[in-house]
Formats: sequence, structure tokens, C-alpha cells
Amino acid sequence: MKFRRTLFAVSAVAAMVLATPTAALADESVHVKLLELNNTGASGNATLTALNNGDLKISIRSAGLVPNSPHAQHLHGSATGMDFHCPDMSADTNGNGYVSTEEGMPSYGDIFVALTTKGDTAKASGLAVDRMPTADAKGNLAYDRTIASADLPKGTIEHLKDLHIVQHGVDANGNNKYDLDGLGESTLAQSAGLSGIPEEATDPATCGMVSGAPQARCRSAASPPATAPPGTKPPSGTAPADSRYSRRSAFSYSPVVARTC
Ligand SMILES: [Cu+2]
Repeated sequence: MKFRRTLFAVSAVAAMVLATPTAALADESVHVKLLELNNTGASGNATLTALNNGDLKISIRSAGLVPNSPHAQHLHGSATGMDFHCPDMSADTNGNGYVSTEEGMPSYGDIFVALTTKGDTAKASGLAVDRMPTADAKGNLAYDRTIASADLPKGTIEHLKDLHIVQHGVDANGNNKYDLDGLGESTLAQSAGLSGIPEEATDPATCGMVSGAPQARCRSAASPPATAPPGTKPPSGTAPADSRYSRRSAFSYSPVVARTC
């Protein structure tokens, strides 16, 4: 009898062990710290969550933006492994004191996904300010949206670490609005066939680099933390002096992955 009870107990444990690998895949998040560009004083935090079904959930909370104004925002970069990063003021090649969107593109790449509030999220909607989030009277902005996997460019989830979040909209002449008196007309908008758009509306205000990436999904809380694939581990050593704008120094796999598994 005792033998039978022991056999039953062993079988039960074996069944539990065998069941563990079938646990559902967990959603996985990466954090993006948004830092000011163009001395705007704006900042924020964002979370990108790769959902189990392949969708991408984006959550952004920013402060210090131009109040009561729409802020175009995008994922910049590419899914081809290009080494983009957030620019510093040295990207201001025309010397007007502001890094424009075009001047920043060699650093952070082209628009990859337009983070609109509704409708399509294609690059072509990059300046669809009527579908971009608006900062409140205090300059705070909150954005939450889940983009279906079918609407994401190929390779988005796999290359989250290569992407950046950029929010646009500055106030060069300090009158709490976008106007042509600040920096003239937007050359970006002009090149897109739009006239009368202030440069203030399109110059970048914040930029943030993904600080971790879902290289591998976690199966259960008991699983060991996922590790970065060979060749993508950040270099060891001291971070550059201006680490705010260095993608490499902002890289950190294990803390993010371990926390979200
Ligand atoms: Cu952008």
C-alpha cells in the first residue's frame, strides 16, 4: 500500500514537470527613456510591449512639451540592423540652433512607424497632426495604443532594439504655440507637399532609445532569464561622457528581461 502511494506521488510530480514546458509565452516589455532634444526641457518614459499574439503595445508619458499642441511622434530606425542613435546638437548642420527632423535622420533613421492615435500608422502618416496626441495645458502627454501585428513593418518586434521613439514639436520663441515667427516654415512639411506648417511643429523635442529588447520570450517565471544573441552584447568598459545619447551605453538586456519574464 505504501509502495502504491509513493508511486502515485512520483507520477503526480512527473506530470507537473512535464506540464511546465507547455506554459504560455509571456508578453515582454522594453523601456524607453525619452530625453530632451533641442534644449526643450521635455522628457518622458515609454514602454513597448511585444504581446503574445504579435501585436505591439505602446505606452508613453511625457512632460514639458508645448502645451495644448499636437506632437507628431514616431518610431524611427529600421529593421535591417542599422546602428542608429539619438543625435546631439552637433547634428545641427545649418547652425540655426535646432536639430531639425531632417538633420536628425542620419542619427535616428527615417520614420518607421507613425505613432498616431487612430487610423493607419504608416510612414505616410508621419505628419498627420490631427491624429497625433496633444499635450495638455501643462505640457503633459499620455499615449496608449496597441498596433496589430499585421500593421507593423516586417521585423518590428525582432528589431525593437534598433528603434527609437522621437516626439516632435518645440517652442523656439517661447509663446507656448507653434508659429512661423519661431523658426519659419517646416522644410520637412514642405518636402511632403504641405505648406504653412511651422518648423517648430516638426523639430524633435525628445528622443529615446530602446534599452533592452525581446530577443527571446520567456516561458515561465521559473525559466532562466533570456540572454542576448551572440554579437549583440554591448561592449564592456566605461560609458561615454554624454551617455544620454549613446545607444550602446544605454543598452541593457538582463535587467529588463529578468524583470518582465
Ligand atoms: Cu519622428
